[in-house]
Amino acid sequence: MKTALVLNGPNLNLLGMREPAVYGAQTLADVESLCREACGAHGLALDFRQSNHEGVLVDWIHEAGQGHAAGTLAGVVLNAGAYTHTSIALHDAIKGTGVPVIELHISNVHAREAFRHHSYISPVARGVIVGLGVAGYALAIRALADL
Ligand code: CA2
Repeated sequence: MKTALVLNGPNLNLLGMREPAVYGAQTLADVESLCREACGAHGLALDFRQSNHEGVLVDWIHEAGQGHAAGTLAGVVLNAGAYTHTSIALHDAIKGTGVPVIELHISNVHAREAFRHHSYISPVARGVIVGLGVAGYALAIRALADL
């Protein structure tokens, strides 16, 4: 059985505790549960992580590249949070490893501030899901299963 790696970036540990109008009321633990259910439905194992640190996310993408090359990892669902809009390091890590990444945003970043309209992840992502709430995680896992 292959694994889906779901990576969450900075401040996503606050999900459900603040800004429910933007991000909804579900917590990150709730998101992990829905991801586990989606993985179960698609014959994948789940590895679910969150970090507030850019370099940790880069290390995890490198680890994912090794897993993908070894045939044990289907790919990565990445909600890079605000690093989406700033991180050339994450762009380079995804490009350098070649691991399939589905970029995911809970909110519709294109309907928000202009600084959220640019993504360093999108050009190196296999696909992008934005604005569908936390349900987007399940869709992203399905996309990984179909790759
Ligand atoms: O919509 C998304 O999923 C984002 O990736 C969330 C990031 C934001 O910087 C991106 O532009 C879009 C922010 C995650 C912070 O989440 C919070 C949740 C509750 C309270 C405060 C922050």
